Amino acid sequence: MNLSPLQKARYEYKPKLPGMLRGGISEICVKDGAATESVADQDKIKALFPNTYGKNEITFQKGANTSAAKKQVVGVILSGGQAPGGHNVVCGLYDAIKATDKNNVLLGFKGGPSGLIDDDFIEFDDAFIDRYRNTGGFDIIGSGRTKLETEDQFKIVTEVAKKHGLTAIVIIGGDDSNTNAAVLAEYMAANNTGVQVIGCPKTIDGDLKNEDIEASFGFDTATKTYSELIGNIERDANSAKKYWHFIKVMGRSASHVALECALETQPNICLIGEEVAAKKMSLSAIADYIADSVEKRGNAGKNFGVAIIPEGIVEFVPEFSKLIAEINELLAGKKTEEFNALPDWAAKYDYIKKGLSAESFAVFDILPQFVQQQLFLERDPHGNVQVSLIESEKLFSALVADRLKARGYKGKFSAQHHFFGYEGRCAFPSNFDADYCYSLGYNAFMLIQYGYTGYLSKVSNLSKPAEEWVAGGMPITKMMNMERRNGEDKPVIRKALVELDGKPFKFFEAHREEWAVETAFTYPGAIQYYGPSEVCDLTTRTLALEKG
Ligand code: FBP
Repeated sequence: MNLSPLQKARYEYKPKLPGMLRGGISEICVKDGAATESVADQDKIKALFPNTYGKNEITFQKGANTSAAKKQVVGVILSGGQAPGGHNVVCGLYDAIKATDKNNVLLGFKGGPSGLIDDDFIEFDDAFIDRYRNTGGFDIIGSGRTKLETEDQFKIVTEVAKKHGLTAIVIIGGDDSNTNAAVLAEYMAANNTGVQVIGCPKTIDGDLKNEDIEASFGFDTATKTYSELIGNIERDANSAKKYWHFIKVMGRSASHVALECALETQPNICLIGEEVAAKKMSLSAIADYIADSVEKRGNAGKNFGVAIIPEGIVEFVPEFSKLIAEINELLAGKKTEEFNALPDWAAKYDYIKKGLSAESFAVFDILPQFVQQQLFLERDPHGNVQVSLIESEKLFSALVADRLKARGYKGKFSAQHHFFGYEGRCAFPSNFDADYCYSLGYNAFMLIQYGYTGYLSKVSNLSKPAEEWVAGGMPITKMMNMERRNGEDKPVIRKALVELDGKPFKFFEAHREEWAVETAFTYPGAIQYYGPSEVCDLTTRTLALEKG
């Protein structure tokens, strides 16, 4: 393997554990907390999870380790999109397992949840693990998006677990994967398999959080990476003074990533999907909002600017969601073939006009032609429009250009487009994510050792130095409610959207009018791994505002 100097240096970095996990496994004991309830639909969730519902929250503290001695064989999987720090969760887990007893075993199942079904695994040893310490990516064992949710799959997992003598499975994933972890834990308990299941909160989207889970891992590094790039673009815009940059940032649904980047870089515009939905903003209203900033700045001689667009924005625009639903209906089943057989775009346009309601067609008609065509080209395996593939950064710049023309604006408006997503998901984890992830993995093993199942590894008090972090666990069912999924009521972890009355949004709201007109850019620069703690260990503005 060719190693960069930074990679070599990062191998040597010693992640910081919460104070109560320092000093050796034999000095960690449990402090019981209160019994828990799910966030909503308590009776239904309780009935679905009779063996794992309502258990106590726990924290670890210093004291004699009272767990029963037992050989542990643990399986681990990485699930869903990559997030910086995933390797450190595995490293923390491995170190705690081996520090407890060097005969304990950690197996990594490859390619995500499907690795458990296909029994595709490796056994970790020191040499292997050491090559991944404090590095980005999920390449240690790979990841995947197969869902572990059916009884048949659980039976296979039980067989695989039996074959290897697994005592526990750790699932590192987002809200869906941890929902599945809770269901698997219940299955394992109901069938007396003796296999415990523990989850770890991952996703750069930042939407797996609540009053207990302060942050999902990866959000810190990914947003710092995007903010560095956005800051660089702001500086370029402010130097050349000739372009408006439209920058889409990842976040499949919630706008936490966009908001955090805006807090870090103070752009002229940042759209927040949750606000667009709450105010029922139309595409034209959003275009007008951006055009106002372009015009005001242009009139003051500033023909440049930066607008951040969250990836999930269009699904929050009510009229756009309705249009998507009608298109899905229009092309359902055999009708796709009929549509594709039409000779040219003019014939297709006619077909669309006849098939959509007048209201939805009016929305369709203001879209630039490349977006109109995108809506009919890209379909997911269920035949639905793939909204995440819509180039919304280009959509909004085109709508703004139309608006300005309609207003008779005589100034210059020239746009550049960017999409920042994959650039941040495998970055070297920041010190915060390196420490947080290592702690989550280490802590996950403490939960296993003390016999817990259906729990999420929880490390909190994260806006304070690592020494003051609090390690423990909480039943995953505490985060669940019932939601309609594919025509059925299902128990799921509630996704955390941006709260419009939360402090991060309020701060943004209080400043954005000024930022829209002035050039108030801030340039966060690259992630720093070495240097003063106030530069290197700092976490997100979102967390600081939420906890401050
Ligand atoms: P997870 O929720 O699985 O962590 O993934 C989130 C994400 O990074 C989104 O921001 C993005 O929309 C999506 O994954 C992209 O997925 P893919 O890697 O399958 O293209």
